[in-house]
Amino acid sequence: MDGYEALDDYWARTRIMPWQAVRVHFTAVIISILKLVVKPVRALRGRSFNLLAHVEAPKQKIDVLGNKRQEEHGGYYMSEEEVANFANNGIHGPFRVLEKEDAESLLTEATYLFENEFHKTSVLGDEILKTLKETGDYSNNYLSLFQGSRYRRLWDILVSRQVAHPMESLLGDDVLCWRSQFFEKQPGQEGSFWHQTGTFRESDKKPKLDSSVPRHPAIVQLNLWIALCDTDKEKACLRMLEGSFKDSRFERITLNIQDDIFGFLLSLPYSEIVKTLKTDWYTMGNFKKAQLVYEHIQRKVPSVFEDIRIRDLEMKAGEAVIFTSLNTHASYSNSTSDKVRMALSGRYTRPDVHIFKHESITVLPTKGGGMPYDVSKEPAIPVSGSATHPNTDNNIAEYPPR
Ligand SMILES: O=C(O)CCC(=O)C(=O)O
Ligand SMILES: [Fe+2]
Repeated sequence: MDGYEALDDYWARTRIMPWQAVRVHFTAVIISILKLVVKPVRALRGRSFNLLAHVEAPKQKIDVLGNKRQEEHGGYYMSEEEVANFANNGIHGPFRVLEKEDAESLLTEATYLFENEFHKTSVLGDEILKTLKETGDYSNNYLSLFQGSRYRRLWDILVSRQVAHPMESLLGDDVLCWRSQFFEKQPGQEGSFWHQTGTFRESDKKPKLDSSVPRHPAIVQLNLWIALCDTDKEKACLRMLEGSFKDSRFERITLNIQDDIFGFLLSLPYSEIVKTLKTDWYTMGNFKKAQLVYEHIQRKVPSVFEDIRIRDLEMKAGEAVIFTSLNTHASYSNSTSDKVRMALSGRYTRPDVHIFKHESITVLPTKGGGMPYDVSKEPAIPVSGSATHPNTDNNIAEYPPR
């Protein structure tokens, strides 16, 4: 799972603003002093920080929810064998969704939309866009969030039969796409760090998805990832620990740290407190935070990442995979000097899953600190069958005018 710059090296070459450094060190000093008193008191009261709290027993195969199969229904539905493989590995494909020419023209369209349209329809708001410009993070990765419900070209692909049928085979007859995004890697840009997420809490206080009925955690939602250009190890292809949904300790530990960040900080030496605060407060997105947790796990519970099987998903333009994001996944950096890597991603779920039920403010972590934005009204794209369910009250998108 190596091939990434260690976080210590990243911080050795990365400067934060002087006031940010003062805030970090001031807080780290306070925590180091409190540690002398609070840590023993918490221990006496049986409330010491526990990295492995709430760890669940390993899960078995995914309980697939759909029953339409290629053998009976034809179309693009999955075969019995493909569904059985998915239940065991948590990934389907690569399979073709777009012709090469259509994928490449979508890449051109992605650039056009980014340069001319997305800032007008972005969910992020002016303050965040301004900060992204200031910190050099103004990119399609963030501006494209949730735009699938606003542009026909994106909508049509996200609901196409090539996508909807396999989703129905896995999720059932009723399917929604609750979030969409381009994943862009500019030449020289680092890869997406390894991460595992079942219900998309990310930097929020509550998960964004909440199933109204008990469900295998690996199938509350599924990801679609379409390569819009050829991708390989040099050009930022996707990487997956197949079947790793069975062991959810990586996400569990991440949540334990988020839920008791103070307790976690109390368990660390000064230099680690500083690194944790800097990474938590002043890095863009969630990947550096995932790396912080990953490096901590490597030191404290190395068994989490033993006996793993990495699959490098080198894909041609127009090919796609469907996977559970409880499968730990990542991407290589883009080590080409002149080629952009672009992928279109959609996230799919069922109408009986509450989307943004908790309406907690979503936070976009930026180098200027966490910035709130409102997703609670973001409508889901209806993909197949019925879009609504008596248990939930999800907003459903109308076909966009353009
Ligand atoms: O494309 C990438 O680099 C990361 C994609 C990813 O993490 C996802 O689709 O959930
Ligand atoms: Fe991901």
